[in-house]
Amino acid sequence: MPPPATRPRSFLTLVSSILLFSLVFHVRSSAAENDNDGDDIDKLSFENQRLRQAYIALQAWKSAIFSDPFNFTANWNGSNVCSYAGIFCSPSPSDPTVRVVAGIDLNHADIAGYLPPELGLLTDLALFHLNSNRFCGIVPETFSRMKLLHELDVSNNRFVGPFPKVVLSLPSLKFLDLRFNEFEGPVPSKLFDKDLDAIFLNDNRFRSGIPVNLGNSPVSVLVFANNDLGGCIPGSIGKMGNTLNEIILMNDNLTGCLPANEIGFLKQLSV
Ligand SMILES: *[C@@H]1O[C@H](CO)[C@@H](O)[C@H](O)[C@H]1NC(C)=O
Ligand SMILES: *[C@@H]1O[C@H](CO)[C@@H](O)[C@H](O)[C@H]1NC(C)=O
Ligand SMILES: CC(=O)N[C@H]1CO[C@H](CO)[C@@H](O)[C@@H]1O
Repeated sequence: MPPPATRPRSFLTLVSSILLFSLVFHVRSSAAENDNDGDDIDKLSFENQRLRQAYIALQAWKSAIFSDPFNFTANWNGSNVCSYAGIFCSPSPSDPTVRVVAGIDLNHADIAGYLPPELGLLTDLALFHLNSNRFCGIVPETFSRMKLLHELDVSNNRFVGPFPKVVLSLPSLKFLDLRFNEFEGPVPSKLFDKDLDAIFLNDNRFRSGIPVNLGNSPVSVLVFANNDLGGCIPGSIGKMGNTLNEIILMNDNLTGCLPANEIGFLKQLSV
């Protein structure tokens, strides 16, 4: 039995714990009301933990959208994220008994907003298609967690800033479409060391020339048009003969220094 002297202190501790608990509870519930139209995540039940994470990501995204003229996100509430417009679930490749968010297709939705860092919680995503919207800002660093991401299409939006280097850390990426945005500055040479099938960079404000290791890239399609790259076409392009089907370089302010004998090696090329 504790000595009587300690009793008032325990009582005080108890009272302050209750106060603290109610304060925390109050703050949490009002945060939930503001963030997601009254759905309190603790009251929802989820098919599995990964869909719960997806719910957190998609509610954060919904809060980062300020215009959605076709009401794509109007049904983005409740725990059944697989029923949300534009969201596609499929069995996880690592555990087929678990359904996960594998695709997002919001092409031509004309949505205005930005991409919040919480999207990095969508670690099962294989396809992310956002073409023809009004998303602005940058592609968050947290996209590095999408180890299965195969196709990234953010074309025809209002993304800004330097080349989104986070894409260089995506091990499964094959298709990269950044065209018609406002990305600027140099194109990183590491892009051409990645095992990609298609790269679309046209209609941005990329500068500082085409990296000399261009020819390392195994892509079949490469579009640089309508940037202001300047400089020369690197001689390494001659190495791309067996893989490259199409390269488009028009309007890039490239000086007339095409290595004619190298281009001769590009058997299947249409320029
Ligand atoms: C979207 O929802 C708003 C409000 O409910 C409605 O006024 C509008 O007509 C809807 N737009 C479309 C394209 O369905
Ligand atoms: C092309 O590049 C040169 C410098 O290399 C620059 O002075 C010029 O403004 C560029 N032209 C266009 C149309 O951007
Ligand atoms: C709170 C809220 O917005 N609930 C809506 C969730 O979406 C369904 C349609 O899927 C609507 O009927 C609810 O009103």
